[in-house]
Amino acid sequence: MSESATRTSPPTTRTSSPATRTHCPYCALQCSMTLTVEPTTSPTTSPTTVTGAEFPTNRGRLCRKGATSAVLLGDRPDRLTTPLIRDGAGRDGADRDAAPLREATWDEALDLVASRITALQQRHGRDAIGVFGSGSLTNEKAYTLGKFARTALRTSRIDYNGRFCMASAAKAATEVLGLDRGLPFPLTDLDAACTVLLLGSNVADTMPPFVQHLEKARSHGGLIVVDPRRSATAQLTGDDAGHQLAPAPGGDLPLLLSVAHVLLAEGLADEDYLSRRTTGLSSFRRSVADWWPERGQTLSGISAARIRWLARSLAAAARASKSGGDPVFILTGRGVEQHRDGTDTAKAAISLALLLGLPGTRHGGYGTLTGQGNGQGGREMGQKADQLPGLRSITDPADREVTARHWGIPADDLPGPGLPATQLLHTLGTEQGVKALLVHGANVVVSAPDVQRVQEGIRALDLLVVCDFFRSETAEFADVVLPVLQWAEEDGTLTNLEGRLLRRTRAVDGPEGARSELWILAELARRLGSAAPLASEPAEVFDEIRRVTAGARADYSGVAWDRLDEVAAYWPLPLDEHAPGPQEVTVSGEPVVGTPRVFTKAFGHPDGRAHLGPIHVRDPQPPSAQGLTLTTGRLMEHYQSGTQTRRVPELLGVHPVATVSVHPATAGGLRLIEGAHAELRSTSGSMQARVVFDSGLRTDTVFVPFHFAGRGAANRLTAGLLDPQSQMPEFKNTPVTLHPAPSLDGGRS
Ligand SMILES: Nc1nc2c(c(=O)[nH]1)N[C@H]1C(S)=C(S)[C@@H](COP(=O)(O)OP(=O)(O)OC[C@H]3O[C@@H](n4cnc5c(=O)[nH]c(N)nc54)[C@H](O)[C@@H]3O)O[C@H]1N2
Ligand SMILES: Nc1nc2c(c(=O)[nH]1)N[C@H]1C(S)=C(S)[C@@H](COP(=O)(O)OP(=O)(O)OC[C@H]3O[C@@H](n4cnc5c(=O)[nH]c(N)nc54)[C@H](O)[C@@H]3O)O[C@H]1N2
Ligand code: SF4
Ligand SMILES: [Mo]
Repeated sequence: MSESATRTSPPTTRTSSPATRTHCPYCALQCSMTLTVEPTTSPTTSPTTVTGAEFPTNRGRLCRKGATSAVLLGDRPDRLTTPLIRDGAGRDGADRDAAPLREATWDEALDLVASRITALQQRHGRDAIGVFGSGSLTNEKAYTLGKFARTALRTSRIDYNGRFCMASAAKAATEVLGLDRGLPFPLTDLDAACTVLLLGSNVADTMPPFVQHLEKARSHGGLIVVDPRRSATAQLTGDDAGHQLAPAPGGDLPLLLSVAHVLLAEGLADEDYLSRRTTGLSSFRRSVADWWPERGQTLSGISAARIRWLARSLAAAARASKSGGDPVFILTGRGVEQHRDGTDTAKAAISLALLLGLPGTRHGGYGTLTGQGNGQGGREMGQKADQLPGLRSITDPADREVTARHWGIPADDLPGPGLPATQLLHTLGTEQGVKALLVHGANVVVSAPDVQRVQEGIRALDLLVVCDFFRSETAEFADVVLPVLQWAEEDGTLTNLEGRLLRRTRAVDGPEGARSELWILAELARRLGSAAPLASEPAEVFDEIRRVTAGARADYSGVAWDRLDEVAAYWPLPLDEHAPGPQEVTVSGEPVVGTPRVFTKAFGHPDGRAHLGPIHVRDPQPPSAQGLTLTTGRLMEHYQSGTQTRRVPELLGVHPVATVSVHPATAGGLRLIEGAHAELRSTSGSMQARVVFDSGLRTDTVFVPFHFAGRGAANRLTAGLLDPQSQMPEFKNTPVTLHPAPSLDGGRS
């Protein structure tokens, strides 16, 4: 559960100002916090205290990760503070393991990177260079990275870790609703809800302060959690607070199609809403016609009776809402999205919300819970293979024209679409793949699917450049490591899970020697002789983002940098609507500008309607046919690939090594003992983990967190199967076998 924490870090940072309001370095809830640099007699070091601050998403609370985040600031011994170079870098086939990384000056490192890029492009063409970005980057960095790739490198090969995270939900929302804004309404709208259907989301661990917004639904017995595991969130349904449905991994699509079937077959859909606000109902209706609940039961593992119950309960709640009752929301998380059919599953969830007549009304809606700190802004700033800033399309001639004009280059000079993240990583060093990769804000040798293949590809590269503030497992493979400033050491804007822009304010000095990523990109662009110079001050870049995105779908033009602390600014933010703003005030008393609720008048398609369409299960497989299924996910104490949180003793202490959760009945049959070690094997590889018994898990499913490296990396098992619509990898449905293992090397590193 969340805590209203006040923590003090060891004395590692120097003071910039005594108390600064800023936002957390980690997830998309972007909790507000106050950082206070304690008075000290030391001229160079000073401890920093973190206190939760009042903000609509977190209401003063922080989770344990946020509360301990300042521990990682400043000049720690494990902090990267000088560029590192591996001698021999750039020689074809150079053996990375032979030479250690050595310290270098900034000039030496940047000159080396620029000259190697130039040589590789001369030899292999512009697309020989790849760029891998991140939803952790601020809007300014994400925008600049995309501009750098397209104008300085002139490569098409850029994509980012949001492809592992938000691509399916983004694709589904774009196709059905006409716009990808994760929550198309403020999070506080959930406060009034009597019913919330959470599909594959474990907010109690992944965004603990979020659970405050579920309190009313729980008090009405209306929290419904769909998860194969009795997760911390599923446990919140106990004591008559709601219900859990535990489908087999991959069973969500049949489940949702069957629920839709019942709504339509029993006349429970809101026909009036559907005729006013949607198109395509008849084709959707035909595609669910044969998804009677008994068929859904076979493929989802949820009984037909339970499927009918879910459909009828949702319909009753939606009907009650329209007669003056409380709203009903359907939310999706990675549990249903990180599958080979994740886009269709997200589409099915949206379609369900439309059948109930919810989106764009006061009666509720649909949203996806964006994960990374800037997972929302990161996916609209132009670091995705097929996108330009503002959610513009790299294949649309008008979008290319307007972007190129702002960048002062001919539109024909802009490259076309590149390769989505998994293909980019799984073709490294091959004939079709890039020869050099620049990584900004991801730890791909831990977090990408089938990491053995990624490591092989990285070894085959001519050049790997990693920007990070710690020596991540990926940095260990690099030829050049560039130390960057992090989070509270620099200014920047982010867009949280509600599409709300906010400013992370610099609170402390970074270590001597680390540089801002904006400066690094500007310096490299200059060395590469780029036709489009890059700005290196965050406020200057933000102004450019406002100009470039004006008139785009994700329009940021209507709010100025220095107003972001005074107003609640939700995109789209067109300039002309900026001045007076809607006469609205948020719960925390801030005036609202922009568009807090995007679909109130119309959906994002030109005809203003939501587009329903047929949804089919491509590869129907009953759960039992697969044997044991691995699903992966998160623990409260660790963040992502663990580069940051595995360095925080308080967090590592709680969960030091990789674990595999197994139902005791399953464990018994496999001779697995709690606390002992197990080896998991799949067609991609094997890993080791400590066995944890979990009687809340399905007996055909095991769960492994992906926060650990080495032999404890869950992605040694995942295969890199892609959703054909979004190119998102399947992280949550891998057939595995489990075996007792003699010893544990659970990836503590
Ligand atoms: N502590 C912590 N918080 C985080 C992060 C972190 O690394 N650590 N990362 C942030 C990021 S980037 C993201 S994307 C979010 C993710 O936030 P969530 O989506 O909440 O996280 P996950 O743990 O990946 O998955 C959620 C749930 O899906 C369930 N699940 C697994 N397979 C299936 C399935 O087939 N069907 C269904 N219905 N459920 C399934 C899992 O058991 C799990 O409880 O969290 C953000 N917050
Ligand atoms: N098996 C499995 N795998 C998964 C998932 C899963 O559920 N299961 N989830 C997927 C999801 S949703 C996500 S989002 C990815 C996340 O996984 P990654 O893409 O690896 O993300 P992080 O672990 O957050 O890596 C961030 C790295 O960037 C650094 N960093 C942070 N901020 C900055 C910055 O501003 N600049 C630079 N240069 N570096 C920075 C950190 O120190 C860290 O080393 O993992 C995916 N992988
Ligand atoms: S919930 Fe997310 S934003 Fe809030 S403190 Fe925790 S990690 Fe930070
Ligand atoms: Mo994510």
